[in-house]
Amino acid sequence: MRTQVVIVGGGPSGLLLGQLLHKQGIETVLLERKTREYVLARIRAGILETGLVNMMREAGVAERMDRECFVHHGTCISYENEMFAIDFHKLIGQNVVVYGQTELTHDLYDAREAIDATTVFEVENVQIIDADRDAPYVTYVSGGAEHRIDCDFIAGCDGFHGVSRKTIPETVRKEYEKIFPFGWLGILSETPPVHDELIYANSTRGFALCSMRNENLSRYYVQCDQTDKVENWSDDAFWDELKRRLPEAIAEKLVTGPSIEKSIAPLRSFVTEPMRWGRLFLCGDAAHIVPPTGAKGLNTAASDVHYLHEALVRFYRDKDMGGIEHYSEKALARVWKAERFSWSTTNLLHRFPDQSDFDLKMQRAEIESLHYNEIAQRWFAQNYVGLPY
Ligand code: RFL
Ligand code: PHB
Repeated sequence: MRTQVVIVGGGPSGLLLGQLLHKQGIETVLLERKTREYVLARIRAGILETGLVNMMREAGVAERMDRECFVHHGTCISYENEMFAIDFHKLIGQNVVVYGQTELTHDLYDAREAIDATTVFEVENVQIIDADRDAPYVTYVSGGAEHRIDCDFIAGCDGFHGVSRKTIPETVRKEYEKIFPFGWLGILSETPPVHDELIYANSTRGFALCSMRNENLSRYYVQCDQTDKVENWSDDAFWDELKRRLPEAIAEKLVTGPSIEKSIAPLRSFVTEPMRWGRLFLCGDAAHIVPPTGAKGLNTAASDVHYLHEALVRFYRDKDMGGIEHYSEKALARVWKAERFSWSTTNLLHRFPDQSDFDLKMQRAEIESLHYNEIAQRWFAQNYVGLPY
């Protein structure tokens, strides 16, 4: 088989890239290790920046999103019984959108099916060969048989545990990592959200987040121990802990109910450089991870897709290698800014095991400047709604 671009990984990065390339007449084959159902069962991001919303529109897959999403003009931050809002709209005239990654991925799979593009699920042993030469190819096993696809380029959209990043020789690759000493325990419940905006809570018992998907579907998180297990948390224990981390007036309004999903995510910052090796491009979680505190993971994946899609279109349409040659540099410049924001909001809002009284005073002073200083709020707002591409 031959195609123009092989996309490894059928998460949001790979799917969105495939759809945008299709719009420009560029053919892709997408290889996904899991089943479609498995990918769609993962509960992840909930907040979309305008850049991603616009790309969904450009890809022609925004109809349901535009109908069902919720526009959020700001967010709330609480510390003990204090709570304040950061009004993005008032401060910088922008906003974000609440639409689950699950729904977005669903829409992208439907769109890919409608254009009849080749997608192979449950592939095993994907190998990317000769990415640093002129005629690369990808091999994989499907249905017990080995297959080969010759191509011009490979987009490595296979997430943090994929094969693409590891294809780049260790002598070329440099990795930067910070593992935070805690995780997030998250639940999804068919209950009305406690507040109309998200609440990021800093409390003496640790961080908590009140988020949502729609009027009757809420997503809540509490900071937990790195080694904690979902089995240690009954629903009642979760709700009790969440309430203790929220301002009293909010805790009193919280509507609880059975969880329909419960999981623990570790918190990590990670970047690999470069994001291109010859004809292989890394995109999304394959190249970088952020702790979820700034809601930046999916949105940073989307900015990579933007630069990569532009580079490939320039190559096929104008025979111009400029975008390809500068892909890594351009993508990384924005990635590091999102890494900084995610790292700083994580430091601002969590309790760390070795935090001294001095550290706690510093954290408190920083939260108070965000509460009372409009310049600090603008800076937060600009980063939260997403820096320009
Ligand atoms: P994905 O989604 O991990 O998809 C990669 C796909 O590649 C497949 N794969 C392979 N396929 C073929 N061969 C192989 N060898 C393969 N190895 C892997 C996998 O099965 C998978 O389908 O990466 P992608 O597309 O780059 O998308 C990134 C986003 O999923 C991620 O950044 C976000 O979910 C992060 N994130 C958030 N991001 C936001 O922008 N806003 C948020 O509010 C937000 N909240 C979150 C989050 C992530 C979370 N968790 C669980 C880590 C909340 C949480 C709790
Ligand atoms: C979510 O709704 O899952 C969510 C929202 C904001 C974050 C992280 C996760 O910062």
